[in-house]
Amino acid sequence: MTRTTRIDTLIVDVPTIRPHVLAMATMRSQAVVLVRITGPDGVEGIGEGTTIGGLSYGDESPEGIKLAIDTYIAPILQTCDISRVGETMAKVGQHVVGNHIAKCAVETALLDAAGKRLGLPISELIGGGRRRDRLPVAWTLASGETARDIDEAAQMIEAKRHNIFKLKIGKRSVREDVAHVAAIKKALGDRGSVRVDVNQGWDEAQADLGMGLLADAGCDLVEQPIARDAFAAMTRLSARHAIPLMADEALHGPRTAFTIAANAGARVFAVKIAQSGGLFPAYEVAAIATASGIGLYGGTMLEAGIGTVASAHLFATFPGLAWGTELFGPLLLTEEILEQPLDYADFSVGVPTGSGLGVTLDEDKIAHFRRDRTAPTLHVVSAGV
Ligand code: MUC
Ligand code: MG
Repeated sequence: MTRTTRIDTLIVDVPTIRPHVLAMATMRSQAVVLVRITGPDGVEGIGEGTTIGGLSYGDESPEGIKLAIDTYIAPILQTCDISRVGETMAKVGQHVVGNHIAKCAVETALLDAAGKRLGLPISELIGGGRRRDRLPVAWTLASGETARDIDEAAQMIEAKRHNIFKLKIGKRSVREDVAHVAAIKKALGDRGSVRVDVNQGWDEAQADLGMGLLADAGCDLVEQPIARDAFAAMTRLSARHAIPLMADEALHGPRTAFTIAANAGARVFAVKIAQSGGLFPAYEVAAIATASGIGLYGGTMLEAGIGTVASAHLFATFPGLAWGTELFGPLLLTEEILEQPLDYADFSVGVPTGSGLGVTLDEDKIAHFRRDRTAPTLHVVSAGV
């Protein structure tokens, strides 16, 4: 039986390449929570738990994620055979309610270590195993300025990095936002797919107006237009509009996935390992979607390298990935925290092939950016501005 010997957590603050403007927060840096779990056999697994905009996006903050792991999950791990990942996470689930992002970080670290022990990539340990080696990757246009967004998109297409674009809207009036989307779609034409993420910024009447106008503007998808718990309204909007509604913040693991699917509340699911509570529950979310005829999209909490690779391993196992992924988190940051940057090319990202996650941390970067060694001014989040 493998007993846990060491669990370390730390927060790393990495600046973004430009302000990233969402309906609820403007990000100027990302707070990445990393967990390292080393078993008595000396095998180390690494996990990441990352959210967006402090406490403005969801119920967990970076500091809370670290605290949940240090204070409540770490002692449970000491009582488990951590080489049995499913059994260990079930025990964590018995004693810790919610805290999905903290659980995801821990599960990722356990899967990384399990893969290293077995000599297999994580994508061969979950679901039916790996089905694809590269994943299409969208880019989010969220500078807050239409002209800058058009330039950014044109550069991405030219560089063959992205041809799927998600536009962050929901802060301005519906008509102003739609004008912004229409201008970008007109500039890109058939060279790119344009989608929007409202991040819950509308009420139902605004969503009715917006979804109608966005469909006319050539937008392909509307992500989380209204509040995350407005399930009945999501069902009504999905029934009234041909443009697909994608659930994001509404999805918190298999139970919410089932509720939304059973009530026809969305045509597409943005599957996120963090919001789901780990790769195993996220796989169940995907299975519910597939059984319900709901399309799959690989979502992100704008994780850095570790969380992005963990997500990539999961999405590589999905039976279908009709809407691609948005695994661009590391590209939004000024610094790569992995020794070997991910392979972004041909509008896609490669899924690493080594055992476990198949990547290693750049220890110099971690030492430089860890919160307990850097100036406090780095972790800037402006809620609502
Ligand atoms: C979200 O709500 O989807 C994903 C991409 C991005 O730009 O923001 C995130 C969060
Ligand atoms: Mg979203």
